[in-house]
Amino acid sequence: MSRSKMRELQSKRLCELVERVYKNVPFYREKMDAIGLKPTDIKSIEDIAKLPFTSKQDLRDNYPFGLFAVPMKEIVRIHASSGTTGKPTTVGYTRNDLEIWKEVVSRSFSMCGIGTDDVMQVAYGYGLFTGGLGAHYGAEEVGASVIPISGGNTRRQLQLMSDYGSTVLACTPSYALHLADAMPEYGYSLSDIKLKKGVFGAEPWTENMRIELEKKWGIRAYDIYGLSEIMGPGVSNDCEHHVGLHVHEDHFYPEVVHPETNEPLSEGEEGELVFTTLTKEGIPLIRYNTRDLSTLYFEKCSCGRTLVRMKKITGRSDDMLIIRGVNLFPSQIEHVLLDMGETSAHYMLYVDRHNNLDTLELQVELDESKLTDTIKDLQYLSKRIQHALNSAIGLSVKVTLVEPKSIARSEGKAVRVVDRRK
Ligand code: DLL
Repeated sequence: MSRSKMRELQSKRLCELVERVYKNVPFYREKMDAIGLKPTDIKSIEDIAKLPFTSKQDLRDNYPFGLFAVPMKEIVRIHASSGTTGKPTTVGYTRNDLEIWKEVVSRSFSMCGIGTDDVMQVAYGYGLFTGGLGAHYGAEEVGASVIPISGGNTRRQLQLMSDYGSTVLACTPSYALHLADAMPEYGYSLSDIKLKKGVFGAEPWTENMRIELEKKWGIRAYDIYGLSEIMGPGVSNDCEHHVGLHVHEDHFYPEVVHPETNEPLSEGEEGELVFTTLTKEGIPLIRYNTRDLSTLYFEKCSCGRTLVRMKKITGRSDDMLIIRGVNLFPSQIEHVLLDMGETSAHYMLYVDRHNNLDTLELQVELDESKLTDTIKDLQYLSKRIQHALNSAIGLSVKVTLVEPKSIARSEGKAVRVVDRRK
């Protein structure tokens, strides 16, 4: 679709959306009334900047169903994501929402070239989390044979992958890494499996991690992005060129705003991703700030798609650590470790405060194939990691090498930071 046609479609959908929420959701009506904004003031997608933002706090304040725009009898599914604090962020879908969700996930999987010849092992969690069921219906829609195994139970994952000949694995990148590393322990090797592709997401992962997973599994790995507030997986996905994720912008209108001022930023500038759900009925969200950091690019992709692209997400603004005044994202550590390639990619960061000074300790597992007995070698390796981190992020980090498999594995989203300063 040409840019002008897309703007036309987005404009039409935005006007309808604003009408609808003004009429049906007191929260939006009050917010718009407070700034003297009428639905008729929104005439095109350019007018979106006039609308107020929505935040996770607004969802919390209206827990559980206060932002729903339709009566409960039209809601046919409920999902939720558990945050670190308090009540789960709860969302509801109408029948039509589920149709659109299926459509966008199937588009995402098509970008990865997944189709009727594939056997897809969905190892995202099934349940309130959107990963399992979201991937499931999209995979059926493209005609893949779906194995709804859900997350966890590593032995069984590998057994079925081998027995059923799975060609696609869908799970978090951290779980994909764990599954790959666990193969020898359960008596499997790459020759037992037929995996060709991975569709990984639900947590930040670096480009280096993508390369690592492709090497370990001998597959092509793709990035799927989404959040329950907006829909679930399938808000965007990368194609075989891996030059950002194509946003399904006919349904989810993206903006990037300055993290402090909320000012909309231009193409190519990094900031917080904000989405407006142009077609959602159950719980439409206007200018929802995801806190995920990204950049938008409008140039047509070599794959031929004209959909706007968002840069691979390497962190959320609320994941950013400030250590002695230096801003640090865990993904920067991951990048350095994988660049060096001398340890495993399993790591943990511990932040402490001693005598009013922030300290950072990195625990990283030794690579099984590179185990060494000499203390001198280990000291030399940790010194080199320390040095590489120092030159990459400008912080001195205490590096502790730990034994393979000693860091807790996650079956869903990985937890890699323990901040003990609070
Ligand atoms: O994680 C939905 C999902 C499931 C996406 C399966 C992809 C695959 P939530 O639990 O609501 O929903 O968490 C959403 O996870 O705001 C990002 O911070 C992060 N996230 C999701 N996908 C990616 C990704 C699902 N591909 C939050 N890269 C989002 C980086 C991601 N971060």
